[in-house]
Amino acid sequence: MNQQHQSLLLLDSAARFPPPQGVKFSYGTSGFRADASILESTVFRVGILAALRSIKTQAVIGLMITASHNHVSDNGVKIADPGGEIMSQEWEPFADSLANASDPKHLLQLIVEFVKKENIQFEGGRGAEVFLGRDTRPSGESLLEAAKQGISSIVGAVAVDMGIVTTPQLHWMVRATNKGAKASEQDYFDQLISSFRCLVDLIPQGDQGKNQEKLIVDAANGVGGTKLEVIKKSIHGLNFEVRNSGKEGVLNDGVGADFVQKEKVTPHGFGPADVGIRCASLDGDADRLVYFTALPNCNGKIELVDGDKILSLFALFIKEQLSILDEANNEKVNNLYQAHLGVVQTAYANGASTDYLKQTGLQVVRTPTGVKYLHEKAADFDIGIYFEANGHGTILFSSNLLTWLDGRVNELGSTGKGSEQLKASLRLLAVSKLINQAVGDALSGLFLVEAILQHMGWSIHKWNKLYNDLPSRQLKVKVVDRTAVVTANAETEVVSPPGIQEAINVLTAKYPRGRCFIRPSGTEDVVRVYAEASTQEAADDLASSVAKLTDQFLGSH
Ligand code: 16G
Ligand code: MG
Repeated sequence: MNQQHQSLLLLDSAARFPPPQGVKFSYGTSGFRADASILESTVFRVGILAALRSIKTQAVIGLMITASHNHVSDNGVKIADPGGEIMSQEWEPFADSLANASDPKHLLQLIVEFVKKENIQFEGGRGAEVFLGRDTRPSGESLLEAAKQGISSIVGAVAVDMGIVTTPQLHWMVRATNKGAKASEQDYFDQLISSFRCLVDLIPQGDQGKNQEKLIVDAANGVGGTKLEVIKKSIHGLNFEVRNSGKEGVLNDGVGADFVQKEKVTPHGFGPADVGIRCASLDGDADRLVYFTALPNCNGKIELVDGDKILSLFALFIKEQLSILDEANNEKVNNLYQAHLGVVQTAYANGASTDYLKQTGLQVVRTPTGVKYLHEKAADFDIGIYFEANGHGTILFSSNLLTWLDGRVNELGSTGKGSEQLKASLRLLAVSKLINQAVGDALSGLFLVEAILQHMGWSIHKWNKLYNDLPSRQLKVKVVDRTAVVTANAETEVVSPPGIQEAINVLTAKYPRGRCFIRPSGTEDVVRVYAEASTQEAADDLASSVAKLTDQFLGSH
């Protein structure tokens, strides 16, 4: 390629996307996010980054335009790596410096230096290919155009517009394409519907058809609603209704998983007639899922069934299948495979959930907040289940285990023996196809929850009784510089400023079952406080005294 031609192309296109004055962008826990009106130059530059990443990895890369559960006037952009996972943290500093480059010349210089440092080879290999997706935000259209311009300012790079999709759908498409599998939206729906069907068909005789009460899904007036309507046309064995599908109300306004989980009240569009019914909520780009049920005579108060409980339900079901296979292992010594099952949580996981999981004999590990950390840890297991309390999570299967399961199915299927083991293997394989292997996915999570509830013959109430959540409280504190808070041990301990952790410990020790931590937010300019204790009053008290303490240590000017 002609280097001069490439440089001129970059300079020329960058001149059409000047960055806003006086704004500093940062590729946070989930990409760049800001008011949509100031994002064009950032999205354009992320387009360039995506094309470079595609050349570097010699694979298709995803670029998603969304601000998830944020206000409709916000937007954002993030990158999906070749396996469909969140972009490698190694490239985050480059993303930051690209977004903040003051003018086209500076931008070009950064690119030239980075290409050299990363040894990105423009010649010889395949050209860049980037899949683009966006949520339903009106600003998505012009931002998509900016992304396309960014991509096409790298010579030979191709952008493929996947249209309006959920974030997990785009990640899934990237992953499937790079694996050489079918990767259209219809393929995504087909895989979801057929693996759900498979799980329902494998429900033990007699239990089939139980728990067929209607499910109501609050789709946050976002992209998930439209997709669910499509699935509804072809799926059998599930009776559900979609509300807040986006035809009328405003995106994320008093609706959706984030609202329901934080406010613990029913979203708009739900009323007294829905009391006691099993309900689910997605967020605006459908990568978070929580369940709830409205309490009688409580003015919209709900019983929340959060990500921790979804994780517990999944863990229970998978453990059950693994123990069926283990029995077979005991009989057939030559076919041993000890599948290593582990669960991954953050410090926000309710203490009662962690206790429950440990009591059932599961290995529980903790990581800092943010999908990138949980995902990475979960990949260490044969089956790694990760969830944040806020409803973001999935189940990862190792390729070793999947190969072994395929082998079991072939062997057991041909001998016709061991039908329970055969069913358990088929169930696990179906779960691995149903649940998104790239990233947490509210749609696939929802169908897995529904299949398991049917399998167990459980109502949402029975499910919610797995354990009782400890009362908790979250607060945020505005401080001068939140980066002054440095944590360790998966954010459960503050190492700097010195002295604050000791003070938190003293306060926490006053409350039975007290637990408390502070951490700098990755998405907002605040320090977050989380407290839990045996009563709501105690949790509230602990949270507010630690908030006060944080304010004393870090100032609030
Ligand atoms: C982002 C993260 C989410 C995390 C949240 C914490 C991804 C895709 N999303 O939304 O996992 O729970 O940030 O926000 O990683 P905070 O740092 O402001 O508390
Ligand atoms: Mg989201």
